[in-house]
Amino acid sequence: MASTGTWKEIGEATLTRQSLEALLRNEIPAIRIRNFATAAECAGFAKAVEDTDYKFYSVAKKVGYIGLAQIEYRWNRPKADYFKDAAVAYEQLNDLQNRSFDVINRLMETLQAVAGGTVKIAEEAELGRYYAGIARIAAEGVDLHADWAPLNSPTYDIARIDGQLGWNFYAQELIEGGDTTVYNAPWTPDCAPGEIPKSYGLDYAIVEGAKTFTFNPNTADVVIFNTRNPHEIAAGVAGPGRNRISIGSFVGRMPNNDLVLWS
Ligand SMILES: O=C(O)CCC(=O)C(=O)O
Ligand SMILES: [Fe+2]
Repeated sequence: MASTGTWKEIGEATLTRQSLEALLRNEIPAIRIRNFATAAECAGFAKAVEDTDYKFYSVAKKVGYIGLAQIEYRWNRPKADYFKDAAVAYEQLNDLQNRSFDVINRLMETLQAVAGGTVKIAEEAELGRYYAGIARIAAEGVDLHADWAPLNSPTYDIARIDGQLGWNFYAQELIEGGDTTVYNAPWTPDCAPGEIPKSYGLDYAIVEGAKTFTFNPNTADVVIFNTRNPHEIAAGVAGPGRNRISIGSFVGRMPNNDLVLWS
């Protein structure tokens, strides 16, 4: 059965200390930061992505990406492999940002201006820094999924968070479509202790009757939402210089109030 939901109001908020905390408590659907980047920065970032030799996720809908997702290591892969690969993935991200602008740092500074705790890249004791910042080219959409580290990554330090957000900066938009829909039915799958459930291609039964919020990924904006809510991206119409090009990461709140980033 779908949950009755937790949103107290529907709509996009601007970024303030209050809205950030409300989003972490899942009381509002989204925060939009308009004009996070200039038109020239957006064009520069989109070009830098297109000029990179990017990979595709092995799912039915084609999603091109640059970067590394921790979730890819959740089943039967040693933690040390992830942190080793994270260091390599940063080389490509640094190269990409050097050819355009440092989106991750700007986002961290923007959040820090309103955050209660310290905003930083997540770290694992003795193993190192998590990777944060996956760029995506996603004209065909992304299926219903939820991102919630306590269930996706139970043996990692990020499992200790009490709220998970996802932010995305949209550097280029489609001619039409590509909206993101968030369902206010915080993901609470049935699973045995220690079992890591599948989190992608979720059954629509879990969001039945839930409040929904759909937003447009407008060029130059950052939109932040609570990723424990199942969400999906609609397919759209691409054209020359018109694709759905974004970069983003998760932000989790740790017990000491720090906000940590990873992808
Ligand atoms: O690109 C988007 O609008 C959302 C991407 C997503 O699934 C996420 O940030 O968790
Ligand atoms: Fe997601």
